[in-house]
Amino acid sequence: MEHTLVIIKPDAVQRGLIGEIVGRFERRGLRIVGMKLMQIDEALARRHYAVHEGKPFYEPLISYITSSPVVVMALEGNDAIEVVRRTMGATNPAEAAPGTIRADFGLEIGRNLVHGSDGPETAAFEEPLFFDKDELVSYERAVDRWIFE
Ligand code: DAT
Ligand code: MG
Repeated sequence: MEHTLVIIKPDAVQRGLIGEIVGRFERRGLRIVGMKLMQIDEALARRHYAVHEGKPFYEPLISYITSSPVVVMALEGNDAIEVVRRTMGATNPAEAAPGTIRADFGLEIGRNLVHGSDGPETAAFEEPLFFDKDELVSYERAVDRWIFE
């Protein structure tokens, strides 16, 4: 089953929205296979956002993501990457569809609450940046047959 990497960003942690955001992914049916609270250091932030190096928002993005603790999650499910992206909403909360996390809790692109891998290669690159193999748990839930067809 597909894996994706989610980060509940510093603004969401500071605003007390960890439970709300975890709950949305949980209720959707995605299986949490890794989760921890951590502070992202500058080196990790630069690796994670390397594709954006040189863009005007890169340095502010590094400051923001390292400014306060985050919660990182590895989620599993059929089409987990796309499902997470749709649950998050558009990058700019002002343009995100109502009902998405970014629209329901955000206003500005630089405070958009949540990160989700944007494709299979990105997910495969990002998950090991944040989780060692022994931090990921493979398991089944009794409800899985009512969620996965
Ligand atoms: P996403 O987080 O939706 O995958 P992205 O990978 O294009 O978006 O950009 C990473 C983050 O950088 C994004 O969550 C917010 C910030 N960002 C992106 N484009 C921006 C812009 N034009 N101005 C300011 N910040 C931006
Ligand atoms: Mg991205």
